[in-house]
Amino acid sequence: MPPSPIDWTTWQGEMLATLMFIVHDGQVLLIEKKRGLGAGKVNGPGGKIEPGETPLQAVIRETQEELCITPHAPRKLGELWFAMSDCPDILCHVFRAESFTGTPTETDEAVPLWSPLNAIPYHRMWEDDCHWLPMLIENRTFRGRFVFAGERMLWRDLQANLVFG
Ligand code: 8DG
Repeated sequence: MPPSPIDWTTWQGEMLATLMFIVHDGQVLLIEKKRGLGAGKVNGPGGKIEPGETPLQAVIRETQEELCITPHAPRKLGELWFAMSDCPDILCHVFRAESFTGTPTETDEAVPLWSPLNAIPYHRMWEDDCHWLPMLIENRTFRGRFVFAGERMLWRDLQANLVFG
């Protein structure tokens, strides 16, 4: 990797967001995202944190809104820092849960998609996901920092074994 084009010591996420990955019975619950940033891609449920919400409250709400299910006892395993060229920079909190209440259901925002853990469709996902989602699946904590030009990843850095307060 060349030196980072971004000075991460002063970087701040302008938009705060969340992602949820429910890992259950050898599969992970993904979505085909129908609208918003990353529409057409496969991702986990999640979205922007609203004013006054904690990341945990936001990820539960977004999972309810997008898939009509409630994840149980989500744990934060990662942080993703995205320096973007054409939209506000994003700081994303990444959660994992093992179970949920309800039936994953298609909504205006998403189509549910169970994927076997050994066949995750990375070719349909954001370019950075193949670097950190394996760590989440292994139950390891991580912080990924990425520079994007549009949807192309220009630079990446991934650190493992981070402790989140
Ligand atoms: P809205 O309908 O309420 O306007 O949108 P939202 O659902 O609240 O937010 P959004 O526009 O869907 O937020 C973007 C989501 O995409 C957010 O969950 C973070 C996620 N995301 C990125 N970049 C990347 C990436 O590179 N990889 C993955 N897996 N997710 C990403 O913004």
